[in-house]
Amino acid sequence: MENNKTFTMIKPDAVRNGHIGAILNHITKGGFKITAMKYTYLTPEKAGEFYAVHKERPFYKDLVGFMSSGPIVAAILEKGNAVADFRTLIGATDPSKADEGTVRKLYAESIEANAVHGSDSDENAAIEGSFFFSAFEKF
Ligand code: RTP
Ligand code: MG
Repeated sequence: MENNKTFTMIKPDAVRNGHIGAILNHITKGGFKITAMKYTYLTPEKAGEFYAVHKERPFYKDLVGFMSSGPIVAAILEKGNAVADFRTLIGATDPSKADEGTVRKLYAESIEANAVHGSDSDENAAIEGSFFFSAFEKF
């Protein structure tokens, strides 16, 4: 399994708050190359499918509502050690616990509306990338 790719979304809060450009700049400056990207929208059904692993968690219903509340930016990113390095770049799930200078510390609103998604394993990075992009859209 390749360890040089991860998948991200700029979530509806960050899109609404006008942070797309700043977050993409942060990602690029962090050494990640964008190999696929689209401005799109998750229906409640699609959001439920994407976050199916969290189905039994108490925050699942709210999360699905939030993730389908507006447009998102989905992207595949390339860099050595991509999954772990990207999670370091974005910071802790809860922005109040995220390190200074991380994307979530800078741009997130709350533990739910936390600005960005980052895959948690190489396997999930591949699955999530293919959820949004066909082979023709990955460079
Ligand atoms: P993500 O998958 O979005 O990159 O975030 P993560 O790994 O840091 O966090 P995870 O545990 O996978 O949770 C997925 C998303 O669910 C929302 N969440 N809400 N209300 C809550 O307590 C709560 N906990 C998690 C967040 O949007 C989180 O990113
Ligand atoms: Mg996660």
